[in-house]
Amino acid sequence: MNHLLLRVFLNPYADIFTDDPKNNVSEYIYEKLDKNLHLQTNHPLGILKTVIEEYFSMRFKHKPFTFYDDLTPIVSTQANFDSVLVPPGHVSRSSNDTYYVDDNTVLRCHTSAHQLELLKSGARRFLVTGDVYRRDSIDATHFPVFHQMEGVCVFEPQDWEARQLSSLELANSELKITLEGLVRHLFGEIQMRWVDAYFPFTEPSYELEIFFNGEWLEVLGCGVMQKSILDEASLGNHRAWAFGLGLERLAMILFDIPDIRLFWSTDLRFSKQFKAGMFRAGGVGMQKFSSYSKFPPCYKDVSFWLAKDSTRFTENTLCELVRDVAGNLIEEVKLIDEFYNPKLDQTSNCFRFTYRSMERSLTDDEVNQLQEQVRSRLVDELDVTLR
Ligand code: FA5
Ligand code: MG
Repeated sequence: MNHLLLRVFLNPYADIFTDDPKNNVSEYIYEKLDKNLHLQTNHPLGILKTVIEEYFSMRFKHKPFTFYDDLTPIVSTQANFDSVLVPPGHVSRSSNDTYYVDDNTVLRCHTSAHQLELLKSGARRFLVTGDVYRRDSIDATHFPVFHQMEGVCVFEPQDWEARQLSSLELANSELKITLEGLVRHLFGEIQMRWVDAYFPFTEPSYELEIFFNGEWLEVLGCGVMQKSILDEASLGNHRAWAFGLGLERLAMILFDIPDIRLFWSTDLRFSKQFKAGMFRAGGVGMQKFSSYSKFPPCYKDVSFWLAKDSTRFTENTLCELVRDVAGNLIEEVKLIDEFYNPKLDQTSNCFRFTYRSMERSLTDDEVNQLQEQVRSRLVDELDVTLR
């Protein structure tokens, strides 16, 4: 049996390898399905998950939250989109943004996919942690597989009546207090800001940003749950808040981890720096990650004309292709030039690829080979003409 077949055979998710024309799950993504980094107790994501669960246990001692961390990432389009009111035709439903197994099945693109089923099953206060999958750009804070933690808290009429608030006021203020408390528990004093946002499943909606490494990093989205979702769960006279946070982003800030690819590293120089129980409230006196020497980057540019009559090329598809060829050796993909030539009626793009390993120096030969593969697959699969 060859290696691919053996790996497919051993992976409990083997049945997502279908020949359905809609299937766009690459082998690189497929191999991430059984990794469950958030369940590894000595992994930074596992450590952070535990710390957040402990915060919720403390804060909601008398009305405890239930924690879910092993719900399958393979969900119906109904759960991933319809159940949270994502309208038909919304961009997030496109194969450009989402990994499809077949027409009715996707790799969840957010843990919100579980909100409605859990509410229907009777859960009222819960956290869901899991791996989520998105076709996206490539840089230090974006990865096609990452981990989210979803929080939902349902209130009953007596909760807001007792406090002489409207249901909306109660949900809104409880949401912000809970999340600001979480951020202070994790980081102590840190610069954060609320930004108005839009999600189909909440109103009002916000994003929380934290100042890190000289820029504002978006770490979570949240809001007051749309009434129609509660109606659907037979909770019409209730109110709820919900949030979804990115565990990698928070872990990067907490431990000072410079690149999101490191979470997938099996290098001991990375993994031995993390131990369950290492967290210190507010980060005070906590050991941060000490980067082992950074290896040199290697830059490669490619310029091409987009085909006039083809829609195959998109930036996400290019990133997906590069990821498939170079795996974790690609650090960033960036559009550095774009122009339209009216005479030819054609558009040219120039992308810069940054190749760098987190573990070792790359040889020229190795990078040239990767780049050659990318160039030829670009032509074969995305209908472009190299310049
Ligand atoms: C959502 O996924 C919503 N489901 C969040 C939500 C839940 C809103 C409940 C309201 C109520 P968004 O796409 O913004 O929202 O992602 C949430 C977080 O995931 C982001 O703030 C960010 O921390 C993280 N994230 C998003 N894309 C990536 C990526 N490619 N790599 C790493 N982290 C990411
Ligand atoms: Mg967002």
